[in-house]
Amino acid sequence: AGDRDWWKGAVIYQIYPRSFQDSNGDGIGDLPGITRRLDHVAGLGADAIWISPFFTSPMKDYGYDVSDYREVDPMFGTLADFDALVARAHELGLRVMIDLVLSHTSDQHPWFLKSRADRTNPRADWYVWSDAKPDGTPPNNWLAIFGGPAWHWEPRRMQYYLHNFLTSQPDLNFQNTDVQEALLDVARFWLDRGVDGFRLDTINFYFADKELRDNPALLPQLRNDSIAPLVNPYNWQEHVYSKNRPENLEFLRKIRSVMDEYGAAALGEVGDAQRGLEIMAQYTSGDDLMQMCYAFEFLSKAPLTAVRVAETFGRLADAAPDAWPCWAFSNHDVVRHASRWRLSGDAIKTYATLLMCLKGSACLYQGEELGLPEAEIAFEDLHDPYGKEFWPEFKGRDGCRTPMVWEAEAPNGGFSAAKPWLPVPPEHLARSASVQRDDPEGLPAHYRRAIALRHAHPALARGAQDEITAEGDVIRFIRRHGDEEIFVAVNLSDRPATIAGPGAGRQSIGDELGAAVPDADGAVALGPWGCALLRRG
Ligand code: TEU
Ligand code: CA
Repeated sequence: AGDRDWWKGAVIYQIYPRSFQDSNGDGIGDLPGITRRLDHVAGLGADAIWISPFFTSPMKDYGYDVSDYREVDPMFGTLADFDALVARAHELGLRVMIDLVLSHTSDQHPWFLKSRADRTNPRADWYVWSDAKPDGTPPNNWLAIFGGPAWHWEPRRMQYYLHNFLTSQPDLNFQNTDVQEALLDVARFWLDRGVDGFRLDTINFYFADKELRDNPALLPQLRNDSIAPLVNPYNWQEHVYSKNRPENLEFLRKIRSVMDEYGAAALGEVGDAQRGLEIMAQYTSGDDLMQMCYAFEFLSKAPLTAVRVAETFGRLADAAPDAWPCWAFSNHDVVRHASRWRLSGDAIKTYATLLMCLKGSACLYQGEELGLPEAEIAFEDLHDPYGKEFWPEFKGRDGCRTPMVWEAEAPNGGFSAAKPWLPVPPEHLARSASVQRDDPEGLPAHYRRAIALRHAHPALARGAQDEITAEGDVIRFIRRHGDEEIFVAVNLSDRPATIAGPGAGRQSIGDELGAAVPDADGAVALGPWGCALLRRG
């Protein structure tokens, strides 16, 4: 595969800039801090970093509310700091992906300040405006994810505007092609600065139904496994009109052609608790849309069982055999998987092995390689507006956003000399990077070996995947690329299991990961959380 396909099977390390490394003693992580710590990421063997938003922002949603797409927020540094970061990353062989939040802006963005002023200004049609119903209520039943109706009254225009997230995150009007062009120019601006790709926030929210029809209710089908809290009425509707519009495809094609101009990669985030997997398959099928889409399936509350893995890939294959997902177990929006799935040491390692063997690209979230558990945040320390809205049923997203722990002995784990914006949980310190760095049995070493194995075998990184089956708690499948064929079996439980082997003539390639070898009859005995990786060719 050519260089242009670097993203296929890539391991992408997600950095939440506010919490990675503070360099100027204000208790908030920043770009120079990231640059300083890139060795850690390169040391794991990651192919790329994805940096969550660092653009100018009032920080109502911690950067996912952008007021200037072409500037670094002073809190995080300068454009020169960004250039230095890119240069250092490239020196270390790391590609750089940045997080473009195009679906909405901050209400402080000059476009919105203009747009809201009256109904005739040049930006009047840049956001989704609507008159009230005759009784003064919003135009339809759409809800905002972060609470309340998706419509906010603007007295200057005597109209409502659409916001799928906070009231301070108005949705742009993608029906307007000037808006589309302005956003494509933003992408070009960063590509010209040397970025290698984008994580594109909420790509399925770009378009809203032109007729603003009501969303249907969904109460009968509610699933408790959704990553979205059921206390939030947003999850009681099916969002067929407020998002997932067929018109999205038209804009995704335009993004893709910009990507192709530069040889860059797009990782689209599809946030949809019900149909996410199918939409993701649609958006990554063929080669004129997204190269890959960010999948929510493995961010579930319920532990990831063999049956769920098999079902997920079954659905994916049914939806589009050529779909290319990007999996993650943890990110800046959900409870860290060590806590969410209540995993002990061996189990975390086994899931890491599985992630590196499954078809798709993979994101690792900062701190997952250290096995960090979710932090408990007191209401008084809470920053996340989503958490504040639905407390105490939903504790918000700050528990996975606490600072990285670098050195156990240093103040605040080496993150900052000053009081960090979120507390460093004392129980994280024993898992600091420096403590685990030289431990060959440690979790970072395991991640390093699993990533190296994936890189050494094209079948694991970018091969086809067949015969995926759940056999009790064991998930088994075959990966193939060219002449190489690898049989993978992973025991997702603490009970030993024996499975029939894949036949003779295979060699174990998983010794460094503690993988089992078949006996003379070809049967494989897997210990608790054990795995087998057997190669032919
Ligand atoms: O998240 C999109 C999204 O779908 C979220 O609502 C997600 O379901 C929720 O946070 C899970 O708890 C993206 C970003 O990842 C998130 O941080 C932003 O707040 C959001 O977009 C708005 O830009
Ligand atoms: Ca700082």
